[in-house]
Amino acid sequence: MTETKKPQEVVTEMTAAEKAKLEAKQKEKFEAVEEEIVEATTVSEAYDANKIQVLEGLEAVRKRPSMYIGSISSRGLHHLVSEVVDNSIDEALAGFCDHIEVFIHKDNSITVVDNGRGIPVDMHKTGKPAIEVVMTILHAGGKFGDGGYKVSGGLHGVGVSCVNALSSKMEVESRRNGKRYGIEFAKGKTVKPLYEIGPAETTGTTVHFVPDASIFTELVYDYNVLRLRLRELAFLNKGVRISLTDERDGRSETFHFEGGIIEYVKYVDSGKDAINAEPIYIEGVKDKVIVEVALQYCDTYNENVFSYVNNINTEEGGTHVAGFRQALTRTINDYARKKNILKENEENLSGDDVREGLTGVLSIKVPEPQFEGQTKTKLGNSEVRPLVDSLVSDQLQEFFEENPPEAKKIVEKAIISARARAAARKARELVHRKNALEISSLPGKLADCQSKDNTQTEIYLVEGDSAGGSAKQGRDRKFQAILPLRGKILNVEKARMDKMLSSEEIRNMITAFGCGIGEEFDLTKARYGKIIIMTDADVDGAHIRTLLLTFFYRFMKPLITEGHVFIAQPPLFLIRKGQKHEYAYSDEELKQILDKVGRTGNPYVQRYKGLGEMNPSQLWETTMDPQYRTILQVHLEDAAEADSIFSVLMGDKVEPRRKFIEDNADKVTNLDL
Ligand code: 0RA
Repeated sequence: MTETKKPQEVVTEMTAAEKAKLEAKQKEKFEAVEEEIVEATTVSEAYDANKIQVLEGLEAVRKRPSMYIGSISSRGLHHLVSEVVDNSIDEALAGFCDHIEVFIHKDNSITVVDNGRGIPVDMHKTGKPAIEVVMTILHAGGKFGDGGYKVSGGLHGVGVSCVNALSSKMEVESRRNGKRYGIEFAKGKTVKPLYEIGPAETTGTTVHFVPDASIFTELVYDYNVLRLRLRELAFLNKGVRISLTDERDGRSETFHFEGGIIEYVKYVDSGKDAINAEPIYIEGVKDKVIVEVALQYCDTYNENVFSYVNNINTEEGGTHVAGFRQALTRTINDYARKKNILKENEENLSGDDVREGLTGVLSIKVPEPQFEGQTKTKLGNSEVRPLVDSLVSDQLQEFFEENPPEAKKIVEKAIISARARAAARKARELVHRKNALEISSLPGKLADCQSKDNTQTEIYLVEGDSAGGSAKQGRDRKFQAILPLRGKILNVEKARMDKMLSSEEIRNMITAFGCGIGEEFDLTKARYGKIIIMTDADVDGAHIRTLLLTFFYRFMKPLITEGHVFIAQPPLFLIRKGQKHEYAYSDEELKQILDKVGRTGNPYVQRYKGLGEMNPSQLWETTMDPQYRTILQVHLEDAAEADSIFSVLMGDKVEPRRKFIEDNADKVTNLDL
C-alpha cells in the first residue's frame, strides 16, 4: 500500500501552493497562445493584437488541458460544471435568469439547464452563428455580452468553450426568438451545425456534455463537491433557484435563498449563540459596484469573514476587505466614544477586538475586477476600498443609531475582547520568555527526530502514553518525532487564547511545532513537514482527532490549507495463517482476505481495539513505515462549510449537533468533520 492523498475530512479545494502552480501555468498558457495563433488564422488579420487571443483555437486546450482548467483529475472534472453554470449565473446577474438545474446522469455526463435569454444564434462576422462562436472560440462568450458583472471569465473562468474542447460530446440547445435551436460538438469540433428543432415557449439554454475519457484521469462526479459550489452560488445570488439532481441514485436538492448572504451567515452560525437577533445587512450600489454585507456576532472568539468578488471567493482578501474592516473598526469606536461606553482615557478598540466572534459575508460585484496575489484571489481595484468603506460606515452607523441595545452588546463584546487580548498578550509573553530562558524548551514528552529538514520530518501525535511508547520504539528516529497526548485535549472552540495557553497538551504542540499560533503563526518555522494524527479507531479516537483538527483550524490554519496535516490509518484486523500474517484496514478488506485465504484451515483473526495492542514493530510495519502505510491528507474544500461544521460539532448548542449527527449517520465513516 502506498501513501495516498484521499480527500476525506473536508473535501478538496486547491491549496495555495497548487494555486501558485496554476498561476505559473496560466502565464505559460498566454505564452503558448502565440504558438497556437496559427490555428486561428482565418480571420486573425482583421483583428488587432489584443483581440487575437479571442481567436485562440480549442486545440490548445486539448493539448494542455491543465493549463486551462487547473487539473485533469477530479478537481478539473468538477470544474467543468462550474464553468457552464457560471454562464447561467451571468444571465442571473444580468437579471434574465432565476432558475438553474444541474443533472448528473448515470453515465457521469452533465446537463445544465437555465431560463436565461438563450445563446444568440444570429450570424457572426466570422460567417458562423454566434452560438457556434461562443462554443468553439476561447474567451468568446464575454465578447457577446453587455459588459455586466461576469462570473465566467473570472478566477479560472476560461469559458464554456473550454468545456466543449474537453468533452467527447457536447449538445447545446438555445431557446430564443420563439424557437428551439440545437448544435452539436465532439472534442470542440462542430459535428452537427446549427439546426432548428421547433417552436419554444420559453427562453433559456441547455448544455449537455460528456467529459472526455481520454483527457480526464477521473470521470466520476462527486455529488457533494457540486452541491457545495451550487449552494454557495445560491447563497451569493439571492432569489436564484439552483437544483442538483443525481440520476445515479435519485438524490436531488434545490438551493434557493431569498435572504441570500443573510442566510449564509445564519447557516455558518447555526451551531453558535448569536449576540444580535438577526444578521446586520448592508446593501448598496455605487459607481456600478454592488456591495452586500451580512454580519452577525456570536459568543465565540474567532473571526470569520468570507469575501467574494463576482461570486469568486477572495481568499487573499483585497481592497474590498480592507475597506470593510476600516469601516467596521472606525464605526464601532466612534459609537463607543459617542455613547461614552469607551472612556476618554481608554485606548481605541483594535480591528481584532471588533472582529472577535464575528461571522460575515462580504460580497461585491465589480464590472472589471483585477485579481492579484499569489493565488489570484486578492482584489486589486483601488477605487473599491473607499467605496466599500463609506457604504459600510454609513449604513452601520445608521443601524447602531436605530438599534441601541444591539449596538451596546456589540461594543461591550469588543471591549471584553480588548481586555482578554491584553491578558492573552501577557500570557504569550510569558510563554515566549520561558522559551528564551530555557535551553531545551521542547516538551519533555516529545521524542524528537534527528533531522532538522522539515521537508523530511514528521511528527506523530499519538493518543495515549502506551501507544506513544510503542510509537517511540517503532519509529525511524531519523525523521519521525513522537508526541504522546494524554486523553482528550482542550476544546479550543470554547476557549479564549489565555485559557488555551494554560493547557499543557496545547503548549506542548505549539512548542514542538515551532511555528507559533494565531496572528504570529509562521509556517516557514515549522519543525515538521507532516503532522500526523494517530488515534484509536473508535469514538474516542475520532473525538480526539476532531479536537486536534479544531485546534489546527482555528489557530494554525495554514497547516491545514497548505496540506501539512494527515491522519494515520492503523489496521483494524490482524489475520494469521500459519506463519504468514496480513492486516486489514476495513471490514471489506477483512472479507477479501478471508475469501482469499479460504475460510477453512485456521484463519485466525485478531481485532485491534486500540493502538496500544500493537507492539512497536507492528505499529511501524502497519501505520508508520512510509513504504507501506496509508495516510490521509486533510483538505479544506470550503472554509465556510468547515467553520459551520466545527462550531456545530464543538460548540455549545446541543440541538444542531444532534441534528448534524442524525443527518450524517449514513456517511458515518466521514463523520469526524
Ligand atoms: C452570449 C451572449 C449572451 C448570452 C450568452 C452567451 C449565454 C451563454 C450561456 C451559457 C449557458 N447559459 C447561457 N446563457 C446565455 C447575451 C444574450 C443577449 O444579449 O440576448
